[in-house]
This record gives sequence, C-alpha cells and structure tokens, in this order.
Amino acid sequence: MTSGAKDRLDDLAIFGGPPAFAERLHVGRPNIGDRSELLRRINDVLDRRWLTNKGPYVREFEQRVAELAGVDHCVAMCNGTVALEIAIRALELKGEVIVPSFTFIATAHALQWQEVTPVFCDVDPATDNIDPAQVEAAITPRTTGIIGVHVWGRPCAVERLEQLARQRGLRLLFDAAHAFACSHRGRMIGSFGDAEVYSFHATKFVNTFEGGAVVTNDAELAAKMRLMKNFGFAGYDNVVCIGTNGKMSEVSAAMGLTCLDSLDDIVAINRRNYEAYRRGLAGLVGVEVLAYNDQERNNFQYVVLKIDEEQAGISRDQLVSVLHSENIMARRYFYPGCHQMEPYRSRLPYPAGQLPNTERLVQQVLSLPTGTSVDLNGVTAINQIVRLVVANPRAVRRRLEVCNRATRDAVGRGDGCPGRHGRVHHG
Ligand code: T4K
Repeated sequence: MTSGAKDRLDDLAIFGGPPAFAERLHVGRPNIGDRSELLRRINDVLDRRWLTNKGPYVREFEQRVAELAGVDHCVAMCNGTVALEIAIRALELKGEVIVPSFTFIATAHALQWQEVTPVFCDVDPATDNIDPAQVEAAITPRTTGIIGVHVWGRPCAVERLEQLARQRGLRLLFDAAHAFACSHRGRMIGSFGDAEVYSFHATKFVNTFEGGAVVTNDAELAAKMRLMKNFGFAGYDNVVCIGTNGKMSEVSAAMGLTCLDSLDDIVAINRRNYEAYRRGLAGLVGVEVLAYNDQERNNFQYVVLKIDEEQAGISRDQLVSVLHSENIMARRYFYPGCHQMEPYRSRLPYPAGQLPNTERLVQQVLSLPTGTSVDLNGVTAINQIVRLVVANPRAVRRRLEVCNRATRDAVGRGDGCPGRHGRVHHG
C-alpha cells in the first residue's frame, strides 16, 4: 500500500511526510508459491512420518534440481554454507584458496571454518565477479583451489577460470548461491567447474526455508559428499569417513518443490519488476541499474543500483537512509567486503587500495525490494522517490545534514531521537 505520489522534498518521510509504504518492503521477502500445494505436501510428510534422512521429497527435489541444472548429481543439504563446507572438504582443498572479497561472508567462512585460508581477490568492474587476471596473480605454491561466485546470478568468466585451474592443477568450485536457474552461453549454471553450490535460503527466489545443494557431473565427488553429509555412514552401523549432519529435511524439500512448481511465474514477476525499475530509472545521472544479458536465462532476483556519488551528487548511504524512512528496506551488499571483516581484517590486513574495484563497489551497490510481494505500483513509487532525490541532490544533502544535527542534539540532551515523521523541523 503506497501513500500517494511524492513530488516535493517535503513529501519525503525523512523530512516529515508520511512514509510511502505502510509496511516495510524487504529485499529478500520469501516467495511461497502455491500455499495449498505446500500444505498438502507437508500433510503428506506428517502422514508418512518420514521427516528427514533421504525422504521421498528430498529425492524428488534433488532430481528436479539436477534436471534443471543439466547435471548428473544434486546433493541437497541443510543450507548453502554447509553445502560449501562439504564441497570444499570433498574436493580436499587445503592451504590457500582464492575467492573474491565481494561476496557474502559465507564463501570465506566456509573455507576458514576448515582452516583453509581464503585469499581475497579483486573483481572485474565490468561483471562484479572475480577477475581471472587477479586470480592468476594471487596463485602461490600453497594454492589448491579457486572459488568463483556468480554474483547477482551473472556468470563468472567461467572459461578463463576453467583454463587457469586446468593449467595450474587447481580445483574449481563455484558459489552459485545467486545463480539458480541462470545460464551462461546457453548452458545452465550448475554444470561448470568441479562442482557448484546453490543456496535455497528463505531470501533466495527459490527457497526451502533453509537449504542448499551441491551439483556436479562427478559421480565420485557426489558419492563422497553424500557420505559426508550423513556422518560418513555407508550403511547401517558402517561409518567409513568423517562426516557431519548436512541433511535437508522433508518439510524443506516440500517447500522447495512447491517453489519449483512456480519457478516460471516467480521469474516472470521478478523480470516484470526489474524491467519497470529499469525503465523508471533510465537516464538518471550517476545511477546505474545493473544489466542482465538478454541472451541468457536470468532469475532477476536482484535489482541492483550502483550510485556514483560524484556524478549523482548524493551517496549510496544517503539514498538508503531516505528509502528506509519510506519503509523501503533497500540493502547494501556486501559491505564492507569480506577482507574488511573479522577474522580476516586482523589476520591478513589488506592495505587500502589493494582491492580497488571491490572497495569502490561496496560503497556504490544497493539492492531494491522485488519478488512476489512487490507490485508495479510499489516499483513506480520507489522509482519516483529515487528520481526525486537524484533530481535534488544538493538540497537533500543539506537537509539530511540538518536532520543529523537535530538527531545528535536530541540524543545529547537525552530527549531521544526526534521522530521521523513531522517532528524534525527545518528552518
Ligand atoms: N554464498 C552467497 C553468495 C550467498 O549470498 C549466501 C547467502 C551463501 C553463500 C550462504 O547460503 P546460506 O547458508 O544462507 O544458504 C541473507 C541470507 O541469510 C543469506 O542466505 C544470503 N546469502 C545473504 C545474501 O542474505 P542477511 O543477513 O541479509 O539476512 P536477513 O535476515 O537480514 O534477511 C534479509 C531480509 O529479508 C530481511 O531484512 C527481511 C527479509 N526476510 C528474511 C527472512 C529470513 C523475510 O522477509 N523473511 C524471512 O524469513 O543474509
């Protein structure tokens, strides 16, 4: 529900107007699919009293994911992070592994959790993905592998990474958490490298509440991961290797199957929203709407803006604070970059400027709400607010500074923060 058009700065909630949305609009609001189908499947699970451990829904989910990815094997897991950890262990990665810093922290933690050192590498500004030239420069005698991340669902430079891995005897894993149902050169992401890892977390466009999977064409690797995700059990009372509990539950698979039933509809809604954002924000100086390749399959689950502060006259964070006041919960990703987070920041300090493209990107990127809980009226209202701000950058900046001063003064006096709506006065 929107509160009507905003044409003047005074209409903005941060300057006293009513918020554009009565309820918060989130990035990552889960898609549910057909609720009655989901409930039917959950009832089945309860009737069967088979809740986890290689249940029929997990097996069906694995089969459908493998078919969609065009691979021989899918091993479903309890989340994407554990799927990464198990893939890393099954691939016997040790020593150092090269990863982009511009990724969700799970990519790096999955390595460090197993005492493998993530070596952070810069991204190519043309794609936001790991730059093969930088990967090559980062290889040392301790390097055992590379993890590429298909950020926003846009493919890494797959062929160059595969060639590099082959030439240097390295394993190649892809974190495809963003890239389920996306393609590269007509082939589905999921079938590249030694293996690829999906996340089916609630915030992903196909979700299993919590969940993930490793997909691969390597039968031996798949068999090893199946053992590892089930404590190393090869049969009753027969443990053949170290393992953990990485299993997906039946209820999770029921949700996954229900989302898969609606996959085309969800992608169509994501695409509709994406195109409306792109049309509505076209031509704004200093605001780039991330492009997807029309020749490929895309899931359009991320609508990403890059704000160039110099050109736009306003920073990404200033725009985010205006949007948050409107209940538009835009997110910055992956600020401030993995190399700037603990334990990596202390253990392996990267001097400022060493990963210049990543450092620029983390200041520029913002992701807007989309998915089945955002309609076209919502997109139009959000576009209008972004346009209003970017058309008046100086005035917005000045007024935000006044707001910040007023907030600081109120906090200093112990009055608490001045309210967002109408309680901050501007002279
Ligand atoms: N590699 C990459 C590249 C990844 O992006 C991820 C996960 C992984 C690996 C690891 O996969 P998993 O182990 O997670 O399967 C979220 C997700 O927790 C995470 O799955 C995701 N990437 C990451 C990019 O985003 P947060 O810290 O942003 O989550 P949170 O709780 O702030 O949720 C975001 C927004 O979504 C909330 O503001 C509200 C909304 N939301 C969230 C949940 C959970 C809902 O509306 N309903 C919900 O149920 O990490």
